[in-house]
Amino acid sequence: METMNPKQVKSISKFLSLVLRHKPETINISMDAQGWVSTDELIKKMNAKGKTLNLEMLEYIVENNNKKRFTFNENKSRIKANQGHSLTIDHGFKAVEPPEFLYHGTAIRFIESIQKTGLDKRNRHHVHLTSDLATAKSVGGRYGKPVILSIKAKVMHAQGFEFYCTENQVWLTEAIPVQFIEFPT
Ligand code: HQG
Repeated sequence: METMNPKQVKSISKFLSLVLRHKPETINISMDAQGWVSTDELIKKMNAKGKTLNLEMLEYIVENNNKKRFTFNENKSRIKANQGHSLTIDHGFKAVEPPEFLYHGTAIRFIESIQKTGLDKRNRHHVHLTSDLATAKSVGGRYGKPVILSIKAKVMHAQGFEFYCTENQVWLTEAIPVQFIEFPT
């Protein structure tokens, strides 16, 4: 296969995110409780919707997607999204101890509200955090002028809050009360 161009990868990745995180019914595909769908069925049904896709292309997307959004099972007979679902999915995430600080990138215009109520999960299943400042900055920049909040993750954990780390190194937790958030001055 020729390498796919970045535009094509982005467009198919976006559609795959829609199908695998939010609306499998878009292509009428069945999904199990853990969020897996059949790879063959996915390819067939994507093509039926006019989205040209074969196994090689799918392998390329899983491998090269900039945020490692998708995972195959061992023999590649099934595929799922790693996180970000709005569907209720049994992730089987294991709670782990976080580093002392984790970061959350947001936009300056949200700060006033966050200072009142803390961080909440909005339309997702968790608040998303990262250990990497550059990632936090680019995540925040999607919504406006970015600002990075430092989260006292270890202190939260010591007080009984659970943290999960996905295969692609996204840290997740239910909500972050304001006392655990350090706002930049
Ligand atoms: C903000 C992308 C006001 C929150 C990224 C964020 C990430 C509040 C926005 C992943 C608030 C929600 C997740 C409050 C939270 N008042 N605003 N009380 N609490 N917010 O996109 O964390 O491309 O749902 O700060 O890489 O930005 O999907 O969450 O700005 O990992 O693979 O509400 O999405 O990955 O925005 O991003 P989002 P997020 P994917």
